Amino acid sequence: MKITDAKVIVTCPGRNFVTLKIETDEGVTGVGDATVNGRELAVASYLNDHVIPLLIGRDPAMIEDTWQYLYRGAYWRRGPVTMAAIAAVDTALWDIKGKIAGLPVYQLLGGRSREGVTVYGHANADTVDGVLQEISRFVNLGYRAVRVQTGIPGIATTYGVSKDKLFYEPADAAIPTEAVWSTDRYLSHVPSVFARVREEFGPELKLLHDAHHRLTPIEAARLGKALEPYALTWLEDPVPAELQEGFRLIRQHTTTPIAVGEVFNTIWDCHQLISEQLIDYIRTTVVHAGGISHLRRIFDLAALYHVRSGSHGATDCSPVCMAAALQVDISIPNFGLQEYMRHTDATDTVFPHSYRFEDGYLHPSSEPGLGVDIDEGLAALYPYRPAALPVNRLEDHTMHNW
Ligand code: KDG
Ligand code: MG
Repeated sequence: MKITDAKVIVTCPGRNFVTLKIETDEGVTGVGDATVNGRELAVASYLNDHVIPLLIGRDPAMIEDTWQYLYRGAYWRRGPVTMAAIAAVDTALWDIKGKIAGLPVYQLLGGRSREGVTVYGHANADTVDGVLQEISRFVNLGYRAVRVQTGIPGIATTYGVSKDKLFYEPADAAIPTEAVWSTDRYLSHVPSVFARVREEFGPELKLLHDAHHRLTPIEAARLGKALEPYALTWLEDPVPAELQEGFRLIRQHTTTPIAVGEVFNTIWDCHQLISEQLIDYIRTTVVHAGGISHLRRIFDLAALYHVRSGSHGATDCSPVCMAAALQVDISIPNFGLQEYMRHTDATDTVFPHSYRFEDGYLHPSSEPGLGVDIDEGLAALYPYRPAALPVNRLEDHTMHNW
């Protein structure tokens, strides 16, 4: 069996997605997500110019060898663009392997380890009263875990508070919009939000919060300590993680569990965080961390150190990524939680899929392969629209992390 063709499909049914479709001489096709929010065309070019010519004629069954060929063979390793391209190839090849075997991919990964994949939704609002209402909405929909983000008094806009509520699309302009940030205002507000939430919803609901890389380690330690009475499931991305040992300081001061990893591309971005047990959840996902093969490698390392998975599942991870992530989530022994930010109806129709939400769980497709596809005719109706993520400045206009 041979790969005969591969094409990159860029479509914008509400937001931009990059999808790779691999074709074989036996007519079996596979899909992989290659979306990097705000940098979509860079991945499309990497795939078209540098990867697809190398795939033609290869045996689609050789998933590991193809991964190694694209990773080692490029010489310039790692980085979001390269790794998203490799991820798309890897995901599509697992899809093909599953279809040929007549099995959902999770069966090839060892079979089910649980009934369903526990997911968390995003309750967010400008005000605390507003967010309490939003949490009720998620609880009524059956969610067992909810991420809570609110506006910060004195700051005009902040990360995680969206107009559309069930969907969140921060990439809102061709030239990045500029937000203003104050860590002091944030730190003095957030603990009071979680005090109200616990008062209202009691101890059972799993609560999460995303600091979105905005703190220093000692600030994160202070926040983690202040949140301890409210027993969060995790505090996400407290600091940027280029400096993995920075997490040691957070760890020395607080028992609030720490999650990180949505912007990581390889196991090398997190090997110290994992092996020194500086985190509790690793949030890498299929599209940004080298596909199913590499994600599984990261999660296997994490399993040795009591670190559980918590895969990123924002709206910019396409339904192809979600379909693949669920195949991994259902099969690994150290699954923690899966993020589930819903897609718009337009996105769901461009990417027909058979995973489904029920009672707080997502259930992976049990069709052969990944159980997801792209409707190319519909995709063509939604041309690419330039959209960049915002940038962030402190109140004195110093550039900060968004
Ligand atoms: O593209 C950026 C988003 O995926 C990111 O801001 C979402 O932090 C995020 C999350 O936890 O979903
Ligand atoms: Mg996040």
